[in-house]
Amino acid sequence: MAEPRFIPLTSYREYPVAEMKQRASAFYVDLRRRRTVREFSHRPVPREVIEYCLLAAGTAPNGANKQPWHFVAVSDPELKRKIRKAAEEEEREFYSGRAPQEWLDALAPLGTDENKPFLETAPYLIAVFTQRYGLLPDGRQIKHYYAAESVGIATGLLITAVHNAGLASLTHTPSPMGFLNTLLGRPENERPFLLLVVGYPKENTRVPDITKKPLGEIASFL
Ligand code: IYR
Repeated sequence: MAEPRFIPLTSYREYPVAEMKQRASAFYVDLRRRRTVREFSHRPVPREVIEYCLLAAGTAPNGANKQPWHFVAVSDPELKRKIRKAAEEEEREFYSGRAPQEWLDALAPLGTDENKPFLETAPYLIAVFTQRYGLLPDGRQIKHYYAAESVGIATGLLITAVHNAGLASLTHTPSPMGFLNTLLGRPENERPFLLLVVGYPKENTRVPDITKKPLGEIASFL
């Protein structure tokens, strides 16, 4: 069993309370500008920006530091075309039968349908995979803990990093997503979590007129 190894915490920064309040409120004000968009521009995005956003996602707290994720950043047009084709096939079934009416009713305010042109328009599709277990070079399996929670947290950081960089994103979950393993050559221990579509929003794009719940509804202080 590995012995714990500790080093001094040198990266932590405390702020005076007034500055803490200012930072907390400024961060919220900036984050609430984020909107999921469904129409993207063709404009290219520097790969370096995507790399830093992925590094930011990789800082996420996670179970036993196993870091049970893998990100595939797809910019190749041919691969994007194949992803779109496969996703639209699943979505067609979803919208024309597989989805219960209640689900379709819940989606109605968002105006979504089976057509996913953004999967080809956007410069980057980031496929997020959950590693259900790890694989050592000799093929042995290592257990991953709280893999779903860990990947959810990492994806939240990724979305925040993309927003912070001045790009827009769309969390896309074609269901089922097994085709991503085949198209992207990912191994059997990895399960697609979601597809994050990343790029500049199309000029003059519009977003649904929806609101977030107020604090009193999403939180209680006891
Ligand atoms: N995967 C489908 C349906 C969909 C489901 C939810 I929940 C959304 O918030 C949005 C869409 C699609 O991408 O259209």
